[in-house]
Amino acid sequence: MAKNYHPGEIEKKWQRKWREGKIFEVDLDKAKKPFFNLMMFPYPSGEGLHVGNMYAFTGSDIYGRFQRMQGYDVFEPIGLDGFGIHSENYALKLGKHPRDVAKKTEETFYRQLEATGNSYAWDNILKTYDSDYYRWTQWIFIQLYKAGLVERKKALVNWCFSCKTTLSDEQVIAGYCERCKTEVEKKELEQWFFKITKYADKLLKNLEWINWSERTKIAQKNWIGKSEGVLIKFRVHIPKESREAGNSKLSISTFTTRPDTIFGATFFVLAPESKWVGKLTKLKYKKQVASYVQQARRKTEIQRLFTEQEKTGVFTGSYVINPATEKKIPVWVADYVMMGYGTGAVMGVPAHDQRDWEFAKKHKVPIIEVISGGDVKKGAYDGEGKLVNSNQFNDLSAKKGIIEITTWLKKKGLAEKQIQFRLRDWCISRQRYWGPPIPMIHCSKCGWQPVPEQDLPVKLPFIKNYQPKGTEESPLAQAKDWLKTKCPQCQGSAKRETDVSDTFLDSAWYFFRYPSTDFGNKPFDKKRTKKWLPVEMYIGGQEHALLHLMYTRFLTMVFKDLGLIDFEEPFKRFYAHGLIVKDGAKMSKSQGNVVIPDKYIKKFGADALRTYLIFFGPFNQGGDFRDEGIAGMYRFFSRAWRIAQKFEKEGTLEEEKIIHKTIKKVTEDIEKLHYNTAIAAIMEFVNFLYKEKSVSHQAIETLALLVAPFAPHISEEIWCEVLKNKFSVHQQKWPKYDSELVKEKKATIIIQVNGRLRGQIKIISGQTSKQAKIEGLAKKEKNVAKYLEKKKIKKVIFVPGKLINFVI
Ligand code: ANZ
Ligand code: ZN
Repeated sequence: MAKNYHPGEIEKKWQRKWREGKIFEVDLDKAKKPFFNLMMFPYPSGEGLHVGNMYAFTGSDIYGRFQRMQGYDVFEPIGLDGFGIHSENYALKLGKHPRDVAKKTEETFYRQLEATGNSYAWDNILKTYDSDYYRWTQWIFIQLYKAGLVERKKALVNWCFSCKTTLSDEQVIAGYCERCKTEVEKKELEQWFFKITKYADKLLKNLEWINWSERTKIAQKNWIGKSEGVLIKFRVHIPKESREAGNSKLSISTFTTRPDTIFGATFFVLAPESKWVGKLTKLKYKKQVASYVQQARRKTEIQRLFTEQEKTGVFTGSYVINPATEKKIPVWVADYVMMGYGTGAVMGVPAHDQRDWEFAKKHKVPIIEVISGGDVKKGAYDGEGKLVNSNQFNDLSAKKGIIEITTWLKKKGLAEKQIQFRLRDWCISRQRYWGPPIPMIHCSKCGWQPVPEQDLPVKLPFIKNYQPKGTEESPLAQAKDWLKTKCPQCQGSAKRETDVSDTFLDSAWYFFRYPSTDFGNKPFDKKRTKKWLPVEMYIGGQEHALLHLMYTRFLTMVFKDLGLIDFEEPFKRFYAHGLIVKDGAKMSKSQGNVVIPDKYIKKFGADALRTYLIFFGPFNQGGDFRDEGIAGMYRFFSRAWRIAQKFEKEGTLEEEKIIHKTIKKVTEDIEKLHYNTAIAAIMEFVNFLYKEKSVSHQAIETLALLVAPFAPHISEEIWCEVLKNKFSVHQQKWPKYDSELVKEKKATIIIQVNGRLRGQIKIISGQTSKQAKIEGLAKKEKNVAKYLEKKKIKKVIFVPGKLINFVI
């Protein structure tokens, strides 16, 4: 019986049995205790998964398996986010068509996943480039369009020259393309936008109650960037000689959070892109201004926002009137003012805003202190203080000043309160090939029309030369037959939209589809959705905690408003896992430090690899990958395997105590996703059993159950083949611990032989009246054993909680 541990043999066998037995499929309609355990949508490349990906999947799977053993009907679906720039760029690199690459990717992906031994609901797999899926992505676009949440507008958008497409704000990381790391430029283009800004307030408010980590919530909050301030009008100064009737009322609004400082506004700044630049620049200054604007265009937003940057700028030759002081102040153009925020115009208060201060110093603009407490010669002062140089408002606190000055200006019709968000509308169109065509039709008579729902999907036509052109035209424009269509309104000839939608849209709703993959006539079934959503536990990378989560939240809110669902937050819990590091760097293809799991699985088994990865540290921290570590984990399982073979019926009380202690520790740690310490407790348990001469059936059974979420194969083998229990260990109830047994409190029991004190043992309270157990333990006491050796015990006198006396 004492076979050696051969993971290669047992893992394949059980994977097959699990699949055939469909033990990880739940009854989506009848499940009593639904638990949607979701792993963030993977977008694997053809090179396959690396151990960093596997780490994330395993961590999510452990949680799902644990909840299943807690008695929940756990639904753990998996799928493939295969559309998008990422996959297309990979196909370009290989010189192959994305369609062919996708096939290969899919194969590798599912083969690797199966080998990992995760408990997926294989009946519900999906892929985003399947027209059965993207048909509904298009349908969602149309629902939003009909609800007035889609807009086609000309806007300054992020343009990546390398990817030859627009990017959403979220895909620009510190000024660089998230995918290819090229510096992103701004381009004015006509694009499709989702009006996510309409939901800015709700996206922010709900953060108050959703059960996510503070870190994620703060990231979301900053991204939404709510700012309460005032819009103040500054009248344009028109020199007497050129005053005509009508033009004396021209005024520019500016957004400020500090109206209390208005008496210190000594200049006015326009963003280079502001339409006011052209209007206000005097002939004499045109050349300088034009060249400055040109330069600014070449800078990225991040360069412009960089605080250390020199505060450059040019004078326009014009002035505006400060509505508080009634004095004229110069209008400048400077690139530290952004067009995308507020009104793209700022009142410069050098005494109290650092950027304005630096600007004023450099360009010799007066600096007037209006809040006391700082030293404006040294720099801007943004602390608390009293108003000075502010006429009737002097001596007010800054806080009071904000209120009073706003009211004063409001009365004059020069101010209104304004709430400003940093969040921009979501640019949804991409001038690329590999994505769902945006389901819109352009008719020269009727304008833009949505594709009628019954005509969905608008299938992505096959185009051999799918490479992006680098012009503003998408590759789909080449598909001449596909392009031509009828206008749904007037039936005249019309043209299809040639842009495809952003991958982030594909992945913003996939979890709605999972429980409803068997419905061909709707994106998701109302009843099913009600049963399974919101998702109970969502595990994914912190890098998606911003963009992806924001989009999913937005769509969920829209679905609710459209009456499709009755909740507005998609994920009850979101947990960000850590990252696997190799040689000091995050494991990623671009770093070239990728470790492929396959050979380790072959050599040491998936169980050892899974457990090794998860043993690094708390699941939200990740760890450093090393070969030796897996070998060590393999040895641990070999030892566990050998111990499992030597079980007998009875166990000692000490063993029982350790069993219950281990159950308690492992249970509590898994709940907190502290997998590493749970494994450490199991290891301690195994080491204890290893030292014992014999171990009990219960000990091995417990071991199999506790190990099951981490190492599903060996636990199944022990459960079924060694212990001869019924298939499957993964359908068992999680063991419960006896809270009395784990208590440390001890009572002393005196041991006598023929009435004489021969020893004593400590028993945890609650067990002190269990005669059989105490008798067994007492006999094993060294000194007692000596007296009992080779003697026949005639009688045992037991006084619960007090003593045991052997009469020989
Ligand atoms: C005058 C002032 C005085 C300001 C002062 C600040 C301090 P948040 O909090 O991020 O909303 N601002 C407004 N629009 C801008 C733009 N398009 N580009 C660059 N800066 C802009 O910041 C609001 C403040 O940022 C506004 O308040 C304005 O400067 C500046 F002691 O107005 B403040
Ligand atoms: Zn028409």
